[in-house]
Amino acid sequence: MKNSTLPDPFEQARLEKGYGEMDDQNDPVTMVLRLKDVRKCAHNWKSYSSEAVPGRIVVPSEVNIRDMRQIPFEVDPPRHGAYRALVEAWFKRPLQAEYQQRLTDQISGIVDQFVGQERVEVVSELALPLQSRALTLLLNTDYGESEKWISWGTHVFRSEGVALDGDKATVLYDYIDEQIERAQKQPSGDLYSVLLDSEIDGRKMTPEEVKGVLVLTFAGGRDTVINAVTNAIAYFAEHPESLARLRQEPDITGRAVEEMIRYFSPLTQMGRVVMEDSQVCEHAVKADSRISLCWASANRDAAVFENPNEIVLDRKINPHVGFGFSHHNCLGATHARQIMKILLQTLAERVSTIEMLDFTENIEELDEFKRKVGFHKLSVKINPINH
Ligand code: HEM
Ligand code: EMZ
Repeated sequence: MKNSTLPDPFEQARLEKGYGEMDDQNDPVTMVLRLKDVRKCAHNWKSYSSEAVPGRIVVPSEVNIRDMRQIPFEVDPPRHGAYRALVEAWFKRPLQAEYQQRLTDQISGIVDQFVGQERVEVVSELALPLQSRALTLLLNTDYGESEKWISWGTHVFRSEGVALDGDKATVLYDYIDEQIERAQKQPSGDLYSVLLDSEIDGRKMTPEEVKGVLVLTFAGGRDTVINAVTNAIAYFAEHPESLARLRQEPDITGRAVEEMIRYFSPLTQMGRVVMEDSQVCEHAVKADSRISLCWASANRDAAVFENPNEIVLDRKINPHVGFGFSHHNCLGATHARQIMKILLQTLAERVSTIEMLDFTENIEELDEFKRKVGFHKLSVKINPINH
């Protein structure tokens, strides 16, 4: 097996039963594993709600480290739609040419910094700075702020060996409170100011609601992007022919990005709280228990994807759920897709081969399921193209 491979730990359970079970801090989860069922449950917010006690739909549950509701993530329709309508246009800004140019400048700057170096540790030196700097574009805030975010590491709620780090979460909450106060005193064109000025149900959004959107933007788009970037580099290290192909056929880059999101599935699963006794995959689930929509499993469902365990760079039919499905589908997907597209283009243009030096894997322990989601560390040598 190659070092860049992400095995599918759910295959047997998906084929045999369609669901899996895991305990999470004594609050068990029934994991929905087939693509068809994941879509059905994602759509059915009346039975499977996102609007539980804040933090409970996340696996591992975050109820012990936050009581603040993330918006629009932890709100059900129809209210969800009102919040979503407020932020949708803002999160589509990555489609603008100027945004893409600035992102291209950032990413090529980072890649150029490391091409030809003896060694780069991809997670902390490349992917984390790339993610944080790109976020300054999404928030339309000062570039200098990214230095602070980089110092927080790859996850705002987790630290080495600690799945839920309350102290770390407090750093983020305090930071966002400060930024909201700043924007109240001195409004600018950043996301804080725009939200503080926007209206929902005929009244201004409250600072607490604005905080709910910002915490989600900082937390949701962080380790997911870092894992996607790192896994892409590991993949190219072991598949130089794919990098060469992207160079020859740049038109397939968009498909390659979708395929990587399917295969990497940087967000393994997301929970819902069961509102009424019901059945998933002919398995009874009780009201007030949790299910999870296991995107990572659904994306390897052989009933839908031919050769599901291979990266087929130009896969043509690719109805993956890596960015979720239905009303909660990923708001940051436009930004994440642009990051990946520009990264792939930049690597294809400037890099000949990548040598993998050493690594430590990032494995999620989901009871009987152990899922590799990427790397904690990955050192490589990136070799330039000699024109
Ligand atoms: C929702 C994955 C990047 C912000 C989601 C969902 C998934 C997902 C699967 C659905 C959750 C659910 O149904 O409960 C990913 C992946 C990413 C990524 C794989 C990177 C490759 C980002 C970024 C941001 C972001 C960069 C913003 C900075 C959000 C938000 C939601 C969301 C706000 C909630 C949308 C709603 O509730 O309406 N993401 N995400 N994500 N994501 Fe992402
Ligand atoms: C939550 C989640 C959002 C959660 C769409 O996913 O991402 C997780 O990484 C965070 O821990 O709080 O924001």
